[in-house]
Formats: sequence, C-alpha cells, structure tokens
Amino acid sequence: MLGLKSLMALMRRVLPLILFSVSFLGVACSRQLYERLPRNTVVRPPWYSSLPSFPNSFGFKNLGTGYSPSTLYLSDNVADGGDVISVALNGQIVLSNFRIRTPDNSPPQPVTLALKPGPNRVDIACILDPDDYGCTLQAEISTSTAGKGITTLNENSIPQGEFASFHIEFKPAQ
Ligand SMILES: [Ca+2]
Repeated sequence: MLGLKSLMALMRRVLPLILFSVSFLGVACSRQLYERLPRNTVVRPPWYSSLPSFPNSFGFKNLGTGYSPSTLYLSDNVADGGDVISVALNGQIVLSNFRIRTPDNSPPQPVTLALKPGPNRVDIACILDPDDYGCTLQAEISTSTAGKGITTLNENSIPQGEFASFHIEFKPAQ
C-alpha cells in the first residue's frame, strides 16, 4: 500500500506535468480556433450609390450597403411640425403612419430593412403635414447604431399625399 508521504511525493512530481499538458492543450486548441477565424473582418461602410435617381426623389440620394439587414434611421429634418409618414421597401410597408420627430426631441426611428441583392426601392409617403411646409426628413443608413452611417435628406419637401422614392443598393460584402 502506498503511504501518504510517497503519494504526496508522486503528486509533486506528476502534477506540474499534468498542469503543463492541460495548458499546452488549451493553447493548442485556441490556436486552432484562431486559425479557423475568417481573415477579413473589416466592416464595409455604407456609400452613396450611383444608381439613377427616381423622378420623384425630391432630392433624396441613393444609398448603398454591404449588409442585410441594414437599419434606416428616420428623423424630421426641419421643424418638429408633426409630419406623419409611411415607408415601403420594395412595395411592402415597413413603417406605417409614424410621426417623425427632430433629433433634438427624440432619437431617430429605426426601421430594419431586409434587402435583396441589387437595387431596393424605398418609398416614403407624406401622410400628414400639419404645418403645410411638406414632409422634410433625414434618413441615415447604418449597419450599427445611429450616427455611424451616412445620411440623405429630401432637399425638396414632399407635399401631403405624395411620396418620395430612392434606391438602397445592396452589394453583399465579402
Ligand atoms: Ca411639415
């Protein structure tokens, strides 16, 4: 039978070896995991697309993104006059009868966009324009939070009952 003393002596000799093996295996595993990570993790920022503008762009620029879904952040661009809008993506309503606010009054309204590769049509309808200056808004496309993307605004206000259109071009990032 092994005495307690000799058992302790054995452990003293064997334990460092066990610890070393475990830590070596750990390093080897995480190294292996690291090797399998994709090499390219650069996030492609959104851009202004060179697609032709719609006749009813009302001054909106076309936008481009490498990611779907991307988020469109919407705010009132001029006075907080009570503009109410609806937004459609490729003919499907994604935001209905929403009252936009200026950035100092409220954080921008996020709208998640599931995009198809190529051009995607965004229609913004001016449902209500209480101050009669038309609907004036800014739309920021971002792949993360508001303030990290690029913004377009309609230079010409959209009269109540009309809608403005622009493209979001989706080119999947590699
Ligand atoms: Ca207005």
